[in-house]
Amino acid sequence: PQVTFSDDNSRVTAVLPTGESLEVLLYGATVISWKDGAGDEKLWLSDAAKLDGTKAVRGGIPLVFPVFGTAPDHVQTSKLPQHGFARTSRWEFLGKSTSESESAGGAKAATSSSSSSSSAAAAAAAADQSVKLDFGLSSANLDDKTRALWPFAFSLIYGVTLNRDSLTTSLVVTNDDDKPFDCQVLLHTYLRVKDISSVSITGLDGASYVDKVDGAKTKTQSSGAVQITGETDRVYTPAAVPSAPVGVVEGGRAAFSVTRDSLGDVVVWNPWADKAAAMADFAPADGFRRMVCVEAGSVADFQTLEPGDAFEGAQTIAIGSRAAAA
Ligand code: TA6
Repeated sequence: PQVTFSDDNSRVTAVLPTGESLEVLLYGATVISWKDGAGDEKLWLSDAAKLDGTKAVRGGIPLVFPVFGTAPDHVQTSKLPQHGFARTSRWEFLGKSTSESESAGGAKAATSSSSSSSSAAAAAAAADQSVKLDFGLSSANLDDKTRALWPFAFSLIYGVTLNRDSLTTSLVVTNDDDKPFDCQVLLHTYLRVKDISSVSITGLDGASYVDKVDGAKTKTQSSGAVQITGETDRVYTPAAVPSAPVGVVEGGRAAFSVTRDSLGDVVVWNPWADKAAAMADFAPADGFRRMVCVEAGSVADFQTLEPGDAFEGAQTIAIGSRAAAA
């Protein structure tokens, strides 16, 4: 695949030989575009999204760390901005790795740094099936103000893997400090749909959830698919482990299937008309009809990382449907 850099070094683009593509801003390591082989965009991005690093991106896949929302009662993170600082920090591009197609003598990772090498050339010739881009953020990268708000030594590695029919994003959090810290992690994915009125979300039957548009009451999802008919902001904690896929069905056909590794919660959000109109960077005003956020995360509680400990959480968004995780 070609991995190209923007001329102002603000974003990284990858394209597979079969046309699938990915675009990632170094600001927040925010995936802002994921297209299938036909060039159809799978993520929703506001027409008014700031892409110049002045504000978290409205759309794509913003990264939420170390706190989901705001946590006024949680001493360590109570001073942080909503959804933490990962999505508004400048990340480093650490490099890419590709995997060859089966036909080229079995899948083996031909790792190369950002400069091309003979193995990468061989991999490219083998019509790669996937490319993985790695991004890093550590406490050393943070500006002093942010570091003062959350004074812990940490490092994050964010891997974004573009496959022919899916996108996988995984976050590894490491505690580099000599004291423990608590954190939450969430992948704030804005999925693109044609019309929210023909969308239903499957795989949440029976799950308990916190309904943030109804006094943060804890409820249980009835059986059957979830319809979005107004402002929706729910933190689901499905019981099934390993996590059953969460499906986004549109007009009776599976549009997406989201599976999770070590991320026990799924946030479903749609701002609907009034909240969309109240967000200056949400455009067009009726854009809420063409998006639904299905957000894999570990946000129901805080998890404590001991010094030297690492946590990895990942999502795979498959186009169409996927059999339940084995
Ligand atoms: O993921 C849902 C949510 O927590 C909503 O409550 C809403 O605040 C949304 O995130 C967007 O947050 P943002 O800070 O990006 O405007």
